[in-house]
Amino acid sequence: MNLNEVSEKLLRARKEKRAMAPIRAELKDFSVSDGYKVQNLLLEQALGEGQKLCGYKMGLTSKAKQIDVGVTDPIRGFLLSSMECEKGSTLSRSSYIQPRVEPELAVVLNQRVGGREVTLRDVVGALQFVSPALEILDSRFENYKFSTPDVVADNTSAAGFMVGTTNLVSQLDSIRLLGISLKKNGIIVSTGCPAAVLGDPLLSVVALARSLAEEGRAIEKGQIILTGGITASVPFDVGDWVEAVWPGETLTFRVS
Ligand code: OOG
Ligand code: MG
Repeated sequence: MNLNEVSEKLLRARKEKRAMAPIRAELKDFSVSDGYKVQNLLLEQALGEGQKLCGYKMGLTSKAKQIDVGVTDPIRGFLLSSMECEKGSTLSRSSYIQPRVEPELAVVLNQRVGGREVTLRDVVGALQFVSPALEILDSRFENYKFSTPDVVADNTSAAGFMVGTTNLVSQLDSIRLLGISLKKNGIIVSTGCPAAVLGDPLLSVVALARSLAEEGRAIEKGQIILTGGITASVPFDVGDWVEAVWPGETLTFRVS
């Protein structure tokens, strides 16, 4: 199985909504760098179909998330416009294989930021928008079990995202310690604060810029960046009602 075949297998799993065995089960020496090559093939395929790249996501940037999936290396994936969900919308369970949700902080920059030496100062100087968000994850791997190269190839389980409208830029000093809770069917299932993400989710943006620089790419003005799950993710199913409650804004969806 070559890398093209791996990407086709992943595309088929997503299309047929059927979980597959981890890539490493068959390709023992499949590496993280192979994972990024496959992820790029998935992006090329999506762009070829006329889809639009609208940003990036960082993953496994909090201890809670690393424990959640048993993988400890931060990873990067891409976001397509088609993945964006409206606040308060109803998601269809049948669009996913084994969906989960997690609260995150989203960031938008007002200028291009790139390079291996990007600093926190560069990111803070370019902030346009920082807001509550949530991510919908949907691993293509059986039983939601994978290694780092697998999950990178699977575009870091990215399946959807929702971004709020509250701009927290003017509260930069206090964002890290905002208390948030994730509720399912009215019951709190996890709580946390943005500091769980690398001590400061803006450091996740720095890591993203540096990681993209390895491929000669940069974060472009206006792109949406998801900085990584703050708490462990929570599975959802038909009939569920999910709320990510932030001070000042709640992001919700229902599942049909
Ligand atoms: C892997 C993706 C991790 C995050 O925010 O940590 C991620 C997964 O949990 O399926 O998106
Ligand atoms: Mg995430």
